Amino acid sequence: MTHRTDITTPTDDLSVYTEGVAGVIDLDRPRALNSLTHPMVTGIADALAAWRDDPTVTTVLIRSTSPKAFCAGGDVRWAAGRDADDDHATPDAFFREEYDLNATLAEYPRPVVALIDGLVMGGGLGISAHGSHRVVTPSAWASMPEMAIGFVTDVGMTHVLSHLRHAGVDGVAPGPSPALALFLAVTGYRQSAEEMLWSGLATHLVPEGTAEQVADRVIAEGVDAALADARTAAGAGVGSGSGSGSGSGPGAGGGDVPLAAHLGWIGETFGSGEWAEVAARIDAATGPFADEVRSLLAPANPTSLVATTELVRRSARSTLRGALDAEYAVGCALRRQPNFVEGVRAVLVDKDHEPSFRPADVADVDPAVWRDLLA
Ligand code: QUE
Repeated sequence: MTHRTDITTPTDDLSVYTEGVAGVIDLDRPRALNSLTHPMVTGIADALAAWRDDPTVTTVLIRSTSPKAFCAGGDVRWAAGRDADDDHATPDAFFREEYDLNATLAEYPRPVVALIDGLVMGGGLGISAHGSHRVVTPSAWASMPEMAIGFVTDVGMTHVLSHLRHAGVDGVAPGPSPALALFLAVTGYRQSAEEMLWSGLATHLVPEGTAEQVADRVIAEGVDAALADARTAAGAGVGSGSGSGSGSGPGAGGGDVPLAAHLGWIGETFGSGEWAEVAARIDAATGPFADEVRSLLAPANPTSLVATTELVRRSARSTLRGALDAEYAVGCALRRQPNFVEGVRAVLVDKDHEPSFRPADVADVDPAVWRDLLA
């Protein structure tokens, strides 16, 4: 048995401790699917700062106490409440600190292991996708759902998605895809665990029901030993350092990975232009996947789609910190529009999923406004 030493945190929604060779962060706000409050963000950042100079902490492990979710996002319900009262400065400070934490995780000098067993969305990806090891079970799924609440793809995910190296498919070589980045950023498409492994969002897939055992081994033996038998993606080069995965991953050809099978269409449809051009190509497309994409986009705020397209295009040529600053600028502007409070109302408060966004039509949103904000 290893000895556990607890560290005081600003909130009961988080347990932070050192055990074995690891610094462990347990997200523990299961009633809200671990959506991140400001004290949770502060507590995680404090732990990372403390462990940076602690040579006994060789690995950071982030996991969840909820059987359903790793983390559903930031506490946007709270943020919208402040914005509705014309208090923008308080949520501004929350998002700034959250985005600084995202960058800290990306730059952390030790392995950061996120164990994702269940859903991960938005801000949950912000505290997992930047780390070195994104371990999923077959129950995991991931989505960026911000368009439906009148917000923007944030937490550095415009940058992550633009730089992900997918594993390739017949006719498309492995590597980053600007089209796939925009598709994932705006549709809220739910990637399965297999799709996450193929897209590069996940680095390792472990069998159903083994999350706790994997965590125990990370704590006792470190991350390399714990993941020696885990599946890695074939073709994408993730985890190529160990090379010891079973190798039977969703490789070139796509197999049972729908996202891979649709990569050609996604490339033709999402690969170029501002949102109005992409939307016109989607409108003109036929077939079941085009129908699925149209229904995914139906609840989206047009202004969010236009602004996010500008951010994603820009993120391919920027640093993570640059992308986070751009997302912050756009996010602050969007939270000052009634659409954000309206979107959170429709999705999370009243749950009627019938927002009335203004403008209601993409043709009435000027992309130059958002480009100029980022210039
Ligand atoms: C967009 C989002 C979030 C979302 C839904 C969206 C988000 C978030 C939650 C969420 C979900 C379940 C909960 C909760 C929050 O949903 O950020 O408290 O119980 O946290 O369409 O950005």
